[in-house]
Amino acid sequence: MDFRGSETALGPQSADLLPATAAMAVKVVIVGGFGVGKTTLVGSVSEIRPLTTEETMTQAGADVDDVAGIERKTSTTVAMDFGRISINDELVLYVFGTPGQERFWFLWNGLFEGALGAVVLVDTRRLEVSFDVIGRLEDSGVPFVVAANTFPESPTYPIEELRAALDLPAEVPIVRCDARTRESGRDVLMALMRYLYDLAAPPPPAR
Ligand SMILES: Nc1nc2c(ncn2[C@@H]2O[C@H](COP(=O)(O)OP(=O)(O)O)[C@@H](O)[C@H]2O)c(=O)[nH]1
Ligand SMILES: [Mg+2]
Repeated sequence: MDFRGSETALGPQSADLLPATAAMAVKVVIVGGFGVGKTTLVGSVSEIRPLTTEETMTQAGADVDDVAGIERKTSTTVAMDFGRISINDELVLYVFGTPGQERFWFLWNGLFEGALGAVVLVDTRRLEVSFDVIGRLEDSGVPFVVAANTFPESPTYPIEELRAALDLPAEVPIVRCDARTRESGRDVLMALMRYLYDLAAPPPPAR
């Protein structure tokens, strides 16, 4: 299937019902450190009301979850975010957002089963909160792209500087995004789908 350059079916008719032409459902995972925007991203791209398990941070939790530098973060995801987006008439993505804190790693069991790819969201003010997550992803073998979410005081590093800081190989796509907008979130997912497509496509004939 060639979905390159296709538009999403996000017209006024987009609703809870899948188009009858939907033929392929793909599981995609959104991971990243605490407060990088996973819940926001799933919420902004999802056509269905996203299923989110947010819990108001307790004083006890506040000690564990490092909120320094994160605006107005008063809730923390204890389980998954779940949403759905139609990439085109045939291809539907099911999006799972999962916390990156070590104490939630039990949720990673089976997370990548059947997942075609993943997005690592990073906050350029706190790149280090995503290091462990990237390591785990690399171990899992699931292909991923990295999306740098835009926060007010985020330094805008050149992409290649980000690549070096995150110690990522040259082929891993790195994009910028604003997780609050659907357009931008969709572009991240499209970048992932293009990457997966390129990985699967046979190399062009030599001439
Ligand atoms: N300025 C800005 N704030 C964002 C963006 N994405 C998320 N936020 C805010 O950052 C905080 C953490 O986001 P959240 O989605 O809960 O992070 P999660 O822990 O990765 O699920 C929330 O207060 C969001 O409103 C973004 O792209 N830009
Ligand atoms: Mg969350």
